[in-house]
Amino acid sequence: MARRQGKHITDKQHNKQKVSIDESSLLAPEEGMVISRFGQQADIADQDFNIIRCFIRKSLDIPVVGDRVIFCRQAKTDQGEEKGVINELLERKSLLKRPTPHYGIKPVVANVDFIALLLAPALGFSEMMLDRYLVAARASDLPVWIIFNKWDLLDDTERQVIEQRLVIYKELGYPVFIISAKKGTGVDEFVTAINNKSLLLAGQSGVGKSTLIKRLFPEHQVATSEISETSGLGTHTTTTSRLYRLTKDSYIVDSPGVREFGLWHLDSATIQNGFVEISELSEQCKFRDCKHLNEPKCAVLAAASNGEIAVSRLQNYQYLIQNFEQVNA
Ligand SMILES: Nc1nc2c(ncn2[C@@H]2O[C@H](COP(=O)(O)OP(=O)(O)OP(=O)(O)O)[C@@H](O)[C@H]2O)c(=O)[nH]1
Ligand SMILES: [Mg+2]
Ligand SMILES: [Zn+2]
Repeated sequence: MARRQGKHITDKQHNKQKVSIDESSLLAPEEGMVISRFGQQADIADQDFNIIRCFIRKSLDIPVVGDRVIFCRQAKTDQGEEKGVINELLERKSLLKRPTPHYGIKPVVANVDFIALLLAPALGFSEMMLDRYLVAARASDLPVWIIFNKWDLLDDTERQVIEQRLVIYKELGYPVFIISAKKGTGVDEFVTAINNKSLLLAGQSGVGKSTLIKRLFPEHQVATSEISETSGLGTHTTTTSRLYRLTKDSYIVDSPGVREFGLWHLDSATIQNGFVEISELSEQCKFRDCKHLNEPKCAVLAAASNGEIAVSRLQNYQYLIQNFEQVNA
């Protein structure tokens, strides 16, 4: 590889102290994977899963967790941690993006096979929240598994109610797991089902994503914290996504919780695609552009009124479509 003598890559923005790497000290390029990113630097795992803090060349698209990259490490010195530079971003097989509070959109994780969406009773299980996630995930073409955590906090009656509410989703084909990350129940079954795939743990702050990571990787220091007693919400303990290796070929990503899942950037067709049963039935509607709000000869409205599809799902779909149109008016 070409070595450019005397050039330095600096990062002043994210480190108070000036940090630089002497390009002439860089070794041959190798492949690695982004474990975590901090501004213009990222932690890269090499083929043996050793971690090297690397600068990101300015010319590159910003890599995200899960990206495969070509990087060069610096020749070993006696002092300090190993450092390197990311030279190239390799092709992604998937990219999950999420809306930011200021109507932006940012890529979050690359190359996962599916999203494990965690829900928890203390935060109030909301079908609307779940449906929004399902739409957003569908827009990324990623399958979703539904993981209901903190089962230990429910009594028998509450468990029955939740199981009943989850039936709709099982019938739609979503894998559903019931676990307690804290006690460990149901976790083995979930891990066995993962079967060498890679996944992102998603869900509101406080649902227990990092607690599940802690259970799976007791050797890692993972920060978790109590949910707020006043709001019942999480306190956004995890601030940076991080990848953990499950097997040689698969990994799991812990991510910061989202409080509100905006869908402003999705058009009505994408929202409809997120509701699989509505999407299928829409082919039988009289009007090709039927929005299933109050149009005549609408196969979706008919199916909801005769019990073929869940009215709650239709209502959530209608809410999202109407909300979307308001936002973009
Ligand atoms: N009772 C019970 N508590 C749990 C369980 N899983 C997590 N918790 C608790 O829920 C709180 C929040 O857990 P975290 O793992 O920090 O939640 P998180 O989803 O990572 O939250 P953010 O990082 O803020 O997005 C902690 O006090 C955990 O101990 C569970 O299965 N049962
Ligand atoms: Mg967390
Ligand atoms: Zn229709």
